[in-house]
Amino acid sequence: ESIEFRRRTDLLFGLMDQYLKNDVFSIQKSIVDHVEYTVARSRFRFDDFEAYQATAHSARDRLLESWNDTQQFFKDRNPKRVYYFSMEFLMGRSLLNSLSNLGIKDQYAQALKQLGFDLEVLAEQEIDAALGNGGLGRLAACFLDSFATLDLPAWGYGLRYQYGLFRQNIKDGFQLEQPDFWLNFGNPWEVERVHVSYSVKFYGRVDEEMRNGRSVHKWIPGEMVEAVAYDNPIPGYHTSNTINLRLWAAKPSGGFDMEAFNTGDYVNAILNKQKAEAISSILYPDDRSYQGKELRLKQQYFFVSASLQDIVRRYKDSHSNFEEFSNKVALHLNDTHPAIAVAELMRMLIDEEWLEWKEAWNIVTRVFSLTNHTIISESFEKWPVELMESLLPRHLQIIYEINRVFLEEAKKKVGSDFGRLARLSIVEEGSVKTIRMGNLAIVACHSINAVSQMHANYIKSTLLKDFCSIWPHKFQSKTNGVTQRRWLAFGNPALGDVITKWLGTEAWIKDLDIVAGLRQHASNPQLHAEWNQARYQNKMRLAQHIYNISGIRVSVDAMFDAQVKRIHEYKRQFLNLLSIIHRYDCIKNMAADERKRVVPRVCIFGGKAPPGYEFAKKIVKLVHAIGEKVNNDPEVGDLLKVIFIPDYNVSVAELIIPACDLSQHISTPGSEASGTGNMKFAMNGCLILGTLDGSNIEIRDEIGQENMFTFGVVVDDVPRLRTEHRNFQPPREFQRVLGMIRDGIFGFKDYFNALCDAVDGETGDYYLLGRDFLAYLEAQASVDTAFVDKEKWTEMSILSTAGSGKFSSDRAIREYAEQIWRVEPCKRPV
Ligand code: NBY
Repeated sequence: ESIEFRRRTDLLFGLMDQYLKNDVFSIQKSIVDHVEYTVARSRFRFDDFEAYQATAHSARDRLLESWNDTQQFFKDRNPKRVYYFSMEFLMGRSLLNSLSNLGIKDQYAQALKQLGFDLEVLAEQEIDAALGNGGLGRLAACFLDSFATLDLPAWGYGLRYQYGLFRQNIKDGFQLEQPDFWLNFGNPWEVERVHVSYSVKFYGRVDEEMRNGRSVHKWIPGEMVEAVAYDNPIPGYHTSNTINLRLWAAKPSGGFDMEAFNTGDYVNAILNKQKAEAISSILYPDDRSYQGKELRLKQQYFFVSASLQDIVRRYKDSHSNFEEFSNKVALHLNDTHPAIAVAELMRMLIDEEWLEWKEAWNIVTRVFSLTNHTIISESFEKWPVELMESLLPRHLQIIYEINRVFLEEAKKKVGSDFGRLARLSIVEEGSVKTIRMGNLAIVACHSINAVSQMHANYIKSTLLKDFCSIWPHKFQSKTNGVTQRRWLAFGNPALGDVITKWLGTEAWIKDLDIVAGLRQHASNPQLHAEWNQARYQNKMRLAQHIYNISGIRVSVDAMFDAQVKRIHEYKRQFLNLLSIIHRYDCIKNMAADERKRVVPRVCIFGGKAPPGYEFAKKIVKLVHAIGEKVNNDPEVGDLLKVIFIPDYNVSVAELIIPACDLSQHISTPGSEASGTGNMKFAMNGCLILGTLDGSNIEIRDEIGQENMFTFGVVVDDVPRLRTEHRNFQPPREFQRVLGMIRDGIFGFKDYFNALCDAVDGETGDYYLLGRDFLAYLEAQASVDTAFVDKEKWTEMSILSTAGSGKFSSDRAIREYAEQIWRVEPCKRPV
């Protein structure tokens, strides 16, 4: 070491004020400094938004300290790491979550209070990071929180979309989609890493040549785009670990096709380059049917290629060959969207690292694992061979070779059952020849997991049957979970405090199984009083929000009954609406004294319809149409209100979930892979009305049949009932409510016919609404009966929370870590 080096090091140590301090005064100073030097406002004059920005930057400083030290610690320890590849991360807001996880929320609240600001109010200034559609994206976000909290050496990799999921505006009851310009005011939670960037190639051709007696492939790209890293620190709860979510943004590449600049068309050459940014510009809205858009495949390859280059580079920092790769790296695919990673890693190992095919395949099949989130086969992506050949010519060759080797092996197992081989094949020979990304992923992954027990059983006998018969050992089940930190401890502090008080510990925030301890107090009147007091506060907050958005006053004594989730036929929002119409009809036909016995309800809907999905859009309109009629009917008054809460997102969910008495999860059995909203509601003491689908079944097993309302057909009967629909006469009550819609009782005559036709027309009620209608009404009646008995209801509510321990994402991630990835915690010492 030179003297020069030592002098500099001494200087730097002297300059380092150790770590940032977290006393109230230091926090105030850091916020005010950020007002002046980051936001560039006067410290004597700044508004709520500017105060939010300064506070966020002050929190970010603390995150970065922890992030840097954690990454350095991982580097020194060099443990096996897991990388979670996902096209979606539905993060929501960060401020309160970060401060709470870092354990400095109270200090910030106090610091701001003295400056004349309210932390909770500032937190509302933050725009949600909505880089996901729904369950799949939110699961990835919950998993990051658990990774960090469990001290796992894990990173998330994804895309930094400039436009997240569209905003839902409602005009005259119709959904209008608006772009989500979420980055317009800057994003204090990310760090742009201009030096962490990789070139990603597209198009072009593949040259083959002989080198040292071996044929080598050279991909000459036709287009090159730069991927620039944006790091998003993810702090764990009460640990000094902070992990990373690395998102890639597309930028024009500097070095490539410089000749274009000599053709004279300088301006157009620049403009063409600018188009590169389109790759990471927009999140595709999910409509569950595969669309085959070239830009989507480009997005997938772009983020996968950059991530793998990053991961291989990091590995090579401490290794000179690939022998240890599968002991140091686990790569997880969040659904098949990033499945092109299989071919990309093969290409890198063979064409760039000079490994033999066998060696490379050996590595690939040890590192990859996959989660499947669906039941419907139409949502499995398939890319036309022609498109793949043009965009990723070398990958197509590799996929063909993977398929050839695989089919040879499969033949040994299934003989010459050509039908079966054709179903197993990665290449589908049809009128359009396609590459089945699901099959590619299954062939390469050592583990494929479902997201609930029922989902696992179901896909093993349907979607994945052929694969399951040759590789039963590959298939697992990992029931989903959600983070109790965001969804209970921070999102519902009133109830959280009651739970902590009665358990005598906060430990449940890190170990949710502990909430089972509430069972022994479930009938204690003192707990009942505190429980209801907390829930009442939350209902008041939601009632205020409803008033603000709609001008409608709802009674907090009424049952708050919610169905909030993406709008889709299989989730059966229509079934809920039909029962609301039935309820309305019954109330209208009652005598005045009978009405006194009706249990008042506020029926709350929220959710986005995919922009191109007519059925779902009509559902949005129908909720509004029914609301318009019912909410203004003086005969009905407070007995029934129908509310649509627009622009459902993570933050809106945080407001609704703690405030509801009942939540509906009523998909046709065999269609919801798991569901995670059900877990969030149950954790918050909301009772579940649900079908025997997805994780509802496990929730029932945990909290007890007697504390949940279940109804309807069972999954094993569904296929038979579907074929028998012609012999089925839907009940009179069902016909009647459909008739009311068709007759235009709610206006917009004819507009809703398509909805009615889907359940009583020639198509045959695929989602079995008519079949389930009476059972559903009966279940609704028992909900009403239970709600009247306040004591009973409160006890059920407490038991719902008490039974939700299993549904923590910490449990899920521990299972993944032990049984799939084989990674261990790597905890940075304080
Ligand atoms: O994943 C959901 C399942 O429907 C739900 O049952 C499960 O609980 C959750 C987490 O495992 N799936 C889901 O949210 N899927 C998507 O959001 C999605 C997004 C994009 C596309 C397809 C599906 N896409 O093809 O673009």
